[in-house]
Order: sequence, then structure tokens, then C-alpha cells
Amino acid sequence: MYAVKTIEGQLNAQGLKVAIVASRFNDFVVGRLVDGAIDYLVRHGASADDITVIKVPGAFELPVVCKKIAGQGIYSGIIALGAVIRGSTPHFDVVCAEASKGIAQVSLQALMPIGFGLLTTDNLEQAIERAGAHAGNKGAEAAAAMLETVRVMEQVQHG
Ligand code: INI
Repeated sequence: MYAVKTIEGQLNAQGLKVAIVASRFNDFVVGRLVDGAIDYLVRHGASADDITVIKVPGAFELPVVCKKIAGQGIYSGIIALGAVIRGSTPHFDVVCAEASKGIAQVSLQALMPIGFGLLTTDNLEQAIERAGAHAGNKGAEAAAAMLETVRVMEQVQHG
């Protein structure tokens, strides 16, 4: 194979200040995503003192708070967590689309890695599966993605 330069992020969270922005709507599920994200970060070297959980009413409010804190220069990364469940949400598509688009926009505008842990499921059972049951914990996965991206961005900044 060719010897090419490869840049990869190490999954080391030591010294990282992280904000977890989490919706209170469907807190039964989102609380487990928050726990999964914190557990992942601490097991990868973060100090619990460096993790701040910020609660917002619902998924729709995630982007604006992410935007506010992304511009403050305090956090190296953000994890956005929520759960939109179709069964209980007449405006499911609107909430999902606006939350997803908004988070993506903030991430790009602020050049801030945001782990995307917004569950969008047809029913509560599917949400629970993704919040620490059969299908893993999407909060932990969002934390892992944020961490890897933070570490990649540190390296691409310096060539
Ligand atoms: N917010 C959620 O995070 N999940 C949902 O399933 C949900 N439902 O069912 O409507 C939901 N709605 C609230 C929305 O995010 C806003 O908080 C609300 O519209 C006020 O702006």
C-alpha cells in the first residue's frame, strides 16, 4: 500500500470541557442518553467537573442554546441530546427537521464539533432500545463522535 499521511482522532477526553445540551421532553429516555454520554466521557479520561449538562424544554430548543454556548469559547465540544417520538408528536417532522438542521448549522457556523444524539423514532419502545437497551446508547455514540471530531480538528488546524 501507499504511505500516505493519515489524521485520526484519539479517543482521549482528558482536559476536555464539554457541554451536554439535553431536552427535558421525553426525559425518561433523554436522561439515559445523558448518562450514556457522561459515562463515555469519564471512561475516556474526562473529569466530571469539566462536564456541564444544560437542560432545554424540547428538541426544538437545542440549536439556539448550542449556538449561544458554541460562541463562548468555553467548551471544546457539545453533545446535543433529545428524543422525538412520532407516536406522541403530531408535528414530529417539523421538530425533527428543525432540530437537525439547526444543530448542523450551528456546528458549521461556529466550527464546533456537536455530537448529534437526537433520537427520532416511531414509538417509545424504539427510543428505549437506543437509550441503553438492545440498540446501544446513542448518547454514548454522540459523545464518541464529538470526541473524535474534536481531536481531528486539533490536528487539521496545524496542517
Ligand atoms: N420535543 C421533543 O424533544 N420531543 C418530542 O417528542 C416533542 N413532541 O412530542 O412534541 C417535542 N415537542 C416540543 C418542542 O421540541 C418544543 O419544545 C415546543 O414546540 C416549544 O417550542
